[in-house]
Amino acid sequence: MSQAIIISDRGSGVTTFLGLLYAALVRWGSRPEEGFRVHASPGSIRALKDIYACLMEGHFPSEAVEYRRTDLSFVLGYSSLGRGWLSAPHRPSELALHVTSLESIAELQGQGFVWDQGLRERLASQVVVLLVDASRIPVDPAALTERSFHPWRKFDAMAGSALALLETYQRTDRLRRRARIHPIVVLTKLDLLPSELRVGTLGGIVPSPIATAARAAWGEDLLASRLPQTWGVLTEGGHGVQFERPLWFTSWVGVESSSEGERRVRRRQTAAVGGWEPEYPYNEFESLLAHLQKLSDRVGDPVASPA
Ligand SMILES: Nc1nc2c(ncn2[C@@H]2O[C@H](COP(=O)(O)OP(=O)(O)OP(=O)(O)O)[C@@H](O)[C@H]2O)c(=O)[nH]1
Ligand SMILES: [Mg+2]
Repeated sequence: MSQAIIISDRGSGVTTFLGLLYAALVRWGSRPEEGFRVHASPGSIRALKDIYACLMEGHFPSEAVEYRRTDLSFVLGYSSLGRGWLSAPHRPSELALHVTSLESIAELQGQGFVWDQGLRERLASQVVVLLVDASRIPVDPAALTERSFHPWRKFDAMAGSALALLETYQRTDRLRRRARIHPIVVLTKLDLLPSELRVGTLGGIVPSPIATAARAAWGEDLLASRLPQTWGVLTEGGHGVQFERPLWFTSWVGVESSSEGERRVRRRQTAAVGGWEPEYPYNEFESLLAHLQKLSDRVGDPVASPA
């Protein structure tokens, strides 16, 4: 089974993102033509359901749900009964997604050997999903050196370290030396992206073509100008394990104020699965899932170097 990690900084919206991912998986799973589904331990499924239930009640999950980020893992793969199994041209692949805090990965920097089996599994990931909080992105790159952007610079340093560690870990593994790492960036809280940065298709929260060249260019400009350490690791040439060009997806929830002035997550009716769901960009999550499905087939063999 291939491994993937979802890494995020504190408060950057990962819990909300996971609740939305669960909502998307429910809708995705209702499609008759697909056999690619989520499986998880009862504990992880319960946590995902609790987060989702919280959003459905109109609250952000941080207010009600407790879980240790490092405990959450789930698997995307073909169910043996699904048609995907039968129609797959080769053996069905699975992708285990582990939710991990940025600190726990970045802290491993400089350690000779990683004793924690769970962390070793995470470091073997050829797919890395980095969450970037859109509300924190500095509008003016020239202001990056200012004191107020210290947390942002720290985030950049930690993200760069985490990616570098993945690269080192795979390079020193004989089986993975020729592998490639597939970075995915998810911009969370897109509704809070500063208006000055709302250009092209990425900044618009209306449905937009996914993974267009304009989106990739916007993202690369953002990384190069505002997350220089992360960008440096992603683009470093040399003889190490190479990173693919990052793919960009976005996440947000509709927010409204109740009559008492309380912030609430908006819900909408959905014809696709019947009933209600939180207001969020399903098309983004659908594309993300389709991409993960594709990657689960491509990174199945650790020595493969996918085109
Ligand atoms: N407007 C808006 N606010 C969001 C969104 N996602 C998260 N937030 C806000 O950010 C806060 C933190 O979100 P969480 O999803 O709990 O973030 P987290 O990364 O899990 O946070 P920790 O577990 O505390 O590190 C929420 O309580 C909301 O106030 C979003 O899509 N839009
Ligand atoms: Mg959380």
